Amino acid sequence: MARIEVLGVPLDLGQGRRGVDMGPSAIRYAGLQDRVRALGFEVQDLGNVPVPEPEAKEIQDPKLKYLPEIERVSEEIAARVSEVLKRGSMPVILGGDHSLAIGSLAGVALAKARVGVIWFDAHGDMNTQETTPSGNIHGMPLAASLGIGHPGLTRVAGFAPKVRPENVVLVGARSIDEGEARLIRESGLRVFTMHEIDRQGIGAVMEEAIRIASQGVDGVHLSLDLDALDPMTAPGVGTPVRGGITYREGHLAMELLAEAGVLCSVDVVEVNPILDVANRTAEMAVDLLCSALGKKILPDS
Ligand code: B3U
Ligand code: MN
Ligand code: MN
Repeated sequence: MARIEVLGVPLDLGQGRRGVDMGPSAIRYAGLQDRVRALGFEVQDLGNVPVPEPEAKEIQDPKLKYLPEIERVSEEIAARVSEVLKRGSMPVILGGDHSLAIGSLAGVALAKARVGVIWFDAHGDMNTQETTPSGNIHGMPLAASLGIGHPGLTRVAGFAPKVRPENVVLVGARSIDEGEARLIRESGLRVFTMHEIDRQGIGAVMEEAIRIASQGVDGVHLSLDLDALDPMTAPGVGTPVRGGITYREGHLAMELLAEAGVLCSVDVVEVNPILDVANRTAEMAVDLLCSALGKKILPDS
């Protein structure tokens, strides 16, 4: 796919700290457009989806904070993302908190019959209104995409589920809530925690992850939560967790994905420039995206 369309989602209603709403801006400022163009892609920036400010809204349900607002934004993202894919371009969605993936995956599932997912995250994102310790919807998007949780989240775009567990892989997990652990086991999705990455190496883990995600599908969606990376490399995230993926592991993972040639769409989420050190995390996000899009240390020609 030679054309990339960028969609910003300045959403921070899915979690408790302001700042991730500035993520799209920080990632653009880190040189996204020029860097991706330099790889030979045509790039069009579609601007941002409109998102309400938390100060202008009230929390109605403490177990599903800002649910009506997030539902509305998700519907809009789904429509925009499916249009991009139907035009034959690859959507790259810039967040914003990870709740935006409910909408982006819905959009991918609207455009493609069967989708695989590689979900990079320190967390499980497998909570529901029953298991959540925080009420933050950014802890729920993977469950929602699998059809688990509140219908307002699972039925975005009018159908559920968006993906089958046999094509879903979670990579980099090291902070999983009790209820999530149970849902992960019950749903049957494959999880490569930091334990597996340390034991097998990121290369072997990614080969298996790519095999699972791409089996029988029309494309693989990469949902990249920057908190999957170690806070030393990506400090600008809302909920940093020690012991994460290193700079080198991150790049190798993305390079292997590019080599597999299966990617159809990408989310880059949870970049919080307010908590960052000199925009390092947004720069890392752009670096990783370039590797996922085929950037090599030593190009072929
Ligand atoms: N699992 C916790 C924390 C969390 C999830 N995603 C992030 N943090 N970034 C929750 O609130 O659901
Ligand atoms: Mn996440
Ligand atoms: Mn996370």
